Amino acid sequence: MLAACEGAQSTLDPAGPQARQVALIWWWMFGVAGVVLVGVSGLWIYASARKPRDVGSEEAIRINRRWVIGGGILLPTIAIVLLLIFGLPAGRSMLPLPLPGEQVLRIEVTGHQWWWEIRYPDGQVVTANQLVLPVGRPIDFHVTSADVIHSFWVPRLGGKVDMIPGRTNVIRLEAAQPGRFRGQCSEFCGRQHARMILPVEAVDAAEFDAWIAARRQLVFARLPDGEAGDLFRDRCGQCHRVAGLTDGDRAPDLTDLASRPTLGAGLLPNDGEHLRRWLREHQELKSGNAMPLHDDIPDATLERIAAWLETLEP
Ligand code: HEC
Ligand SMILES: [Cu+2]
Repeated sequence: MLAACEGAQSTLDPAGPQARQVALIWWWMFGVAGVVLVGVSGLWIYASARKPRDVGSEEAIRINRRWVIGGGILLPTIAIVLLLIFGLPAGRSMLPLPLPGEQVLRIEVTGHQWWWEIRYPDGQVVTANQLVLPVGRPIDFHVTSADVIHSFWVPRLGGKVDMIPGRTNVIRLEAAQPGRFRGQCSEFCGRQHARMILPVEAVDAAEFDAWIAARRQLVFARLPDGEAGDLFRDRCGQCHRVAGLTDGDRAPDLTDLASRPTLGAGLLPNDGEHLRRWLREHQELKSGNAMPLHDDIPDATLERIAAWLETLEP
């Protein structure tokens, strides 16, 4: 029952100003709802225990009316107004309003079945299935989808926003502390919706600048040796981009693959063993995903591709 209360994906462990407001509202709602529950339960026990009154009497009707007006109209009105007093500023803090003097970073996130495409337009850097952010800087996430509706949600940073094909929604979030968080698609988008995880890492500003700079310059000139190279260019490259070599745009950009934390959008840790497993068994590991089986590729060739993929990093 408490599975979502702890760890990298907890709304109750906020890591930024917007998330802190969300958590605060949650605690107030929990507290007030708890008081209401106890109060109503007390009244209910009292009402069932006491001797019935003559329901037709003038006095009984007056008391009934008082309960309906007080408990049924006044109390909910006050509760909703209070909720709005807290809720509107929290919602407003996630709107992309102009911020004088402060430099807002823009990051574009596109949802795909079932992976995340991330673009840093200022630096023309493209990556996938990892979100790296600078600490202490507001970020406008411009989100959209390439296929069905997804939803962008990093619970420790704040609210969620739908990713809708043909439309761009914007949400402003900020990380106040360095750390690793976890994002999760939160709109059912097909069979592997649960396996559409976004590893998030907040780093200090200098580290972030270095991270971007390293990727901005990243270009490769050498494909895998022999026929593995042709095969990667002709087949894999139709979907996957590797800066300088292929420019597919239907699948995760592989340019900085070796430096990413996971494979298959949070499915497997990214290391040599799991990379080889993914290349062979991706349809068993994440069935229905858009990468076709390639059983016809000999083991030695796939091994050469895997060894080369491990070199793709800044
Ligand atoms: C028809 C398009 C297509 C082709 C061809 C294709 N892939 Fe993929 N590949 C994908 C998609 C889509 C994903 C993401 C799957 C998911 O996580 O849902 C993917 C994921 C991957 C990943 C994991 C990336 C990550 O960030 O998690 C690797 C590595 C990879 N492919 C390598 C290859 C190699 C090597 C080839 C050629 C032998 C290849 N792919 C051919 C579509 C393709
Ligand atoms: Cu989804």
